[in-house]
Amino acid sequence: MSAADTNGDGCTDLAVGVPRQVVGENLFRAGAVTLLRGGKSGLTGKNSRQYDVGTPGVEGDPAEPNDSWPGSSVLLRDFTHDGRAEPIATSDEKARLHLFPGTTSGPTGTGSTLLTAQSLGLGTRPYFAANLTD
Ligand SMILES: [Ca+2]
Repeated sequence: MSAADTNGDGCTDLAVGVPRQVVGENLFRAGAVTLLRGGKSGLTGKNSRQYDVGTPGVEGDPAEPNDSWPGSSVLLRDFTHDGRAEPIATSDEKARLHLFPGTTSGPTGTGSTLLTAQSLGLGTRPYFAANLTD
Protein backbone atom coordinates (compact mmCIF):
# COMPACT_ATOMS: atom_id res chain seq x y z
CA MET A 1 0.00 0.00 0.00
CA SER A 2 1.29 3.48 -0.82
CA ALA A 3 -0.16 6.99 -0.80
CA ALA A 4 0.66 9.98 -3.03
CA ASP A 5 -0.95 12.34 -5.55
CA THR A 6 -1.03 10.48 -8.89
CA ASN A 7 -2.84 13.02 -11.06
CA GLY A 8 -1.60 16.36 -9.78
CA ASP A 9 -4.94 17.52 -8.32
CA GLY A 10 -3.42 18.15 -4.90
CA CYS A 11 -5.24 15.23 -3.26
CA THR A 12 -3.50 12.11 -2.01
CA ASP A 13 -4.49 8.87 -3.73
CA LEU A 14 -4.02 5.36 -2.34
CA ALA A 15 -2.58 2.40 -4.26
CA VAL A 16 -3.37 -1.02 -2.82
CA GLY A 17 -1.63 -4.18 -3.97
CA VAL A 18 -3.95 -7.14 -4.38
CA PRO A 19 -1.73 -10.21 -4.70
CA ARG A 20 -3.38 -13.22 -6.28
CA GLN A 21 -6.35 -11.15 -7.46
CA VAL A 22 -8.44 -13.20 -9.86
CA VAL A 23 -8.64 -11.42 -13.22
CA GLY A 24 -11.46 -12.33 -15.57
CA GLU A 25 -12.87 -15.83 -15.41
CA ASN A 26 -9.73 -17.94 -15.50
CA LEU A 27 -6.70 -15.93 -14.38
CA PHE A 28 -6.20 -17.17 -10.86
CA ARG A 29 -3.40 -15.70 -8.76
CA ALA A 30 -2.95 -13.02 -11.41
CA GLY A 31 -2.65 -10.10 -9.00
CA ALA A 32 -3.55 -6.45 -9.43
CA VAL A 33 -3.13 -2.95 -8.08
CA THR A 34 -6.20 -0.92 -7.16
CA LEU A 35 -5.90 2.87 -7.10
CA LEU A 36 -8.39 4.77 -4.95
CA ARG A 37 -8.77 8.50 -5.54
CA GLY A 38 -8.40 11.14 -2.92
CA GLY A 39 -10.82 14.05 -3.08
CA LYS A 40 -11.52 17.26 -1.21
CA SER A 41 -13.66 15.24 1.23
CA GLY A 42 -11.20 12.35 1.54
CA LEU A 43 -10.61 8.98 -0.02
CA THR A 44 -13.27 7.74 -2.42
CA GLY A 45 -13.99 4.79 -4.68
CA LYS A 46 -15.18 7.19 -7.40
CA ASN A 47 -12.95 6.92 -10.47
CA SER A 48 -10.97 4.13 -8.84
CA ARG A 49 -9.04 1.94 -11.22
CA GLN A 50 -7.54 -1.52 -11.28
CA TYR A 51 -4.26 -2.26 -13.05
CA ASP A 52 -3.62 -5.88 -14.02
CA VAL A 53 -2.45 -8.05 -16.87
CA GLY A 54 -5.64 -7.21 -18.77
CA THR A 55 -4.97 -3.45 -18.67
CA PRO A 56 -4.19 -2.19 -22.19
CA GLY A 57 -0.48 -1.60 -22.67
CA VAL A 58 0.62 -3.83 -19.80
CA GLU A 59 3.06 -6.54 -20.74
CA GLY A 60 1.84 -10.04 -19.97
CA ASP A 61 -0.30 -12.74 -21.40
CA PRO A 62 -3.93 -12.55 -20.27
CA ALA A 63 -4.46 -16.03 -21.73
CA GLU A 64 -1.77 -17.61 -19.55
CA PRO A 65 -3.46 -19.42 -16.65
CA ASN A 66 -2.01 -18.74 -13.22
CA ASP A 67 0.28 -16.02 -14.48
CA SER A 68 1.70 -14.13 -11.54
CA TRP A 69 1.36 -10.40 -11.87
CA PRO A 70 2.03 -7.41 -9.59
CA GLY A 71 0.19 -6.85 -6.40
CA SER A 72 2.72 -8.25 -3.96
CA SER A 73 3.96 -4.76 -3.25
CA VAL A 74 3.29 -1.30 -4.65
CA LEU A 75 4.99 2.06 -4.23
CA LEU A 76 3.96 5.55 -5.40
CA ARG A 77 6.78 7.96 -6.18
CA ASP A 78 7.21 10.87 -8.58
CA PHE A 79 9.99 9.29 -10.60
CA THR A 80 9.56 11.81 -13.43
CA HIS A 81 9.46 14.97 -11.28
CA ASP A 82 6.27 16.27 -12.91
CA GLY A 83 4.20 16.57 -9.74
CA ARG A 84 2.38 13.26 -10.24
CA ALA A 85 3.42 10.01 -8.56
CA GLU A 86 3.80 6.91 -10.69
CA PRO A 87 3.00 3.47 -9.32
CA ILE A 88 5.66 0.79 -9.44
CA ALA A 89 4.40 -2.66 -8.56
CA THR A 90 6.13 -5.96 -7.97
CA SER A 91 5.48 -9.54 -8.79
CA ASP A 92 7.78 -11.45 -6.49
CA GLU A 93 7.16 -14.84 -8.07
CA LYS A 94 8.30 -13.52 -11.44
CA ALA A 95 10.99 -11.15 -10.06
CA ARG A 96 9.79 -8.17 -12.04
CA LEU A 97 8.65 -4.58 -11.61
CA HIS A 98 5.94 -2.80 -13.57
CA LEU A 99 6.15 0.99 -13.81
CA PHE A 100 3.07 2.92 -14.95
CA PRO A 101 3.46 6.39 -16.44
CA GLY A 102 1.34 9.15 -14.98
CA THR A 103 -1.06 11.39 -16.84
CA THR A 104 -3.32 14.23 -15.75
CA SER A 105 -6.08 11.64 -15.35
CA GLY A 106 -3.86 9.26 -13.39
CA PRO A 107 -1.53 6.37 -14.16
CA THR A 108 -2.01 4.40 -17.35
CA GLY A 109 -0.99 1.04 -18.73
CA THR A 110 -0.11 2.64 -22.06
CA GLY A 111 3.64 3.05 -22.16
CA SER A 112 4.11 1.04 -18.99
CA THR A 113 7.53 -0.49 -18.47
CA LEU A 114 8.48 -3.97 -17.35
CA LEU A 115 11.76 -4.06 -15.42
CA THR A 116 13.63 -7.21 -14.45
CA ALA A 117 17.04 -7.79 -12.90
CA GLN A 118 18.20 -8.95 -16.31
CA SER A 119 16.85 -5.90 -18.17
CA LEU A 120 18.62 -3.64 -15.66
CA GLY A 121 21.89 -5.51 -16.13
CA LEU A 122 21.82 -7.00 -12.63
CA GLY A 123 22.06 -10.63 -13.66
CA THR A 124 19.84 -13.29 -12.14
CA ARG A 125 18.32 -12.36 -8.83
CA PRO A 126 15.29 -14.54 -8.11
CA TYR A 127 13.96 -12.32 -5.31
CA PHE A 128 14.52 -9.03 -7.10
CA ALA A 129 11.56 -6.73 -6.38
CA ALA A 130 10.19 -8.90 -3.59
CA ASN A 131 9.21 -5.92 -1.43
CA LEU A 132 9.05 -2.18 -1.89
CA THR A 133 9.30 -0.14 1.29
CA ASP A 134 7.21 3.02 1.48
CA1 LIG B 1 5.58 11.85 -12.15
